Amino acid sequence: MVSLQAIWRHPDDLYPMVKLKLAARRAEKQIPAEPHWAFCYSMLHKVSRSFALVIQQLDTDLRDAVCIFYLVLRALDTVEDDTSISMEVKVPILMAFHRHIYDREWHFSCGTKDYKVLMDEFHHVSTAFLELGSGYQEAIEDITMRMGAGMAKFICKEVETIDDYDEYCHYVAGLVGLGLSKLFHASGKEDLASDALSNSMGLFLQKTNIIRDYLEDINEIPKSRMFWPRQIWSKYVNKLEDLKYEENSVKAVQCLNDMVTNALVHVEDCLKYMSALRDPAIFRFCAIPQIMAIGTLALCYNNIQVFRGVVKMRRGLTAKVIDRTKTMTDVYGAFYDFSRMLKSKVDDADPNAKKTKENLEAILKICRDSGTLSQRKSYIIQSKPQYNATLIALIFIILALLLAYLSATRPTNI
Ligand code: IN0
Repeated sequence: MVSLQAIWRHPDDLYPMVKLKLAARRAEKQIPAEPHWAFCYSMLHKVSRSFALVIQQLDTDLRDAVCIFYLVLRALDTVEDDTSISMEVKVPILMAFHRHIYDREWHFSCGTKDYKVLMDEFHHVSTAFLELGSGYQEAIEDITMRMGAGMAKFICKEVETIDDYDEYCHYVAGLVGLGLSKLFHASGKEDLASDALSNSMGLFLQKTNIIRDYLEDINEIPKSRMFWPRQIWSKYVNKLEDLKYEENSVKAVQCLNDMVTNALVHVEDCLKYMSALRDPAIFRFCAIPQIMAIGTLALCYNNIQVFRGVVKMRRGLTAKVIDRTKTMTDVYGAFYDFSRMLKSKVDDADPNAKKTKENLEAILKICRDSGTLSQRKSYIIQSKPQYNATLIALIFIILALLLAYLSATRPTNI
């Protein structure tokens, strides 16, 4: 639930939030009639709320392929993450997953909650997969095979060096970038992007998730695997979990800043990848998660809260990003503003301050050289909200209309 206090502090979040809520309602009502597609799209909405909306905006063929790709990857992830499965059982499943997707009879029960349903009823995903065009099927099969093998390799291997970290992120996210580039190309809407740029798109997202999720992952019971590379954290503490203890706060933040500096290296490639996209829906699909990632890094940088609780972009800002990201001008504008925000947080006493500033300067230069910054709508760095009677009245009218609409259109059953 979004608090009234949050709306009071950021009144201009309200309109995009209402718009997003209505779009989500509309999308949930547009679930296809055939049972296997109905299962896939309702599962997509359950496992990824806002991202499902962005997928839904793609053209039909590509949308179906991306939906299935997403679910196959979530299923593979569910097998990888389930600590109750022994290695002897897990490894062969991961290695053969690319064949299981062709088999309507195959299923393997694991995971919890929505993921358990996804695994138990995986035949719906296979059935839908078999209806995709062969170009889409081949891309999904190839990436599933390579990802499964990569995950199997890392089941019994710790992330020690920065090279290990990049390799692991390549398997679980970089390959997603390669797969998506193949799907975009197969749709006939885009040229085939290079593997290196596609890989960076995934690495930037995944490294941001790994940084943001430190506390959630370290506190997981049963103990989950950690992906912060020893080569980085061992400069600051003896054990990775020591970062969460108050007495190590200074070291923890320095380590966090080191991780953020490492992630920033991928931004240049990401901007290059996005600037080559031509289809507006594909562009939005790629750009929204990237802006969310740089926004999350800006929030996390130098922020001890990463080791104390959840650090996430507020819902209103997410809604604004989804509403306002349309062109490369918006992307350069957002990357510029978030990088400036990040730069303003760099403390010269931080051991990586010089490197962090260099990485940020390189990003700021690319954004400036685009020549589009003067056209940007700066929704990130804002002055204090200005209230007047009209605005307050408007907020209450919108809220009343929204409540009336939501209660009139509340679904009766599923
Ligand atoms: C994704 C990526 C994703 C989208 C667009 C282009 C990409 C290019 C290369 C690699 C990945 C790309 O985006 C999603 C975003 C997402 O799921 N967001 C969550 C929010 C959150 O906080 O987790 C949501 O619920 O809205 C993403 O994170 N991943 C992903 C997975 C499959 C596909 Cl097809 C696309 C996961 C990951 C591991 C980063 C690749």
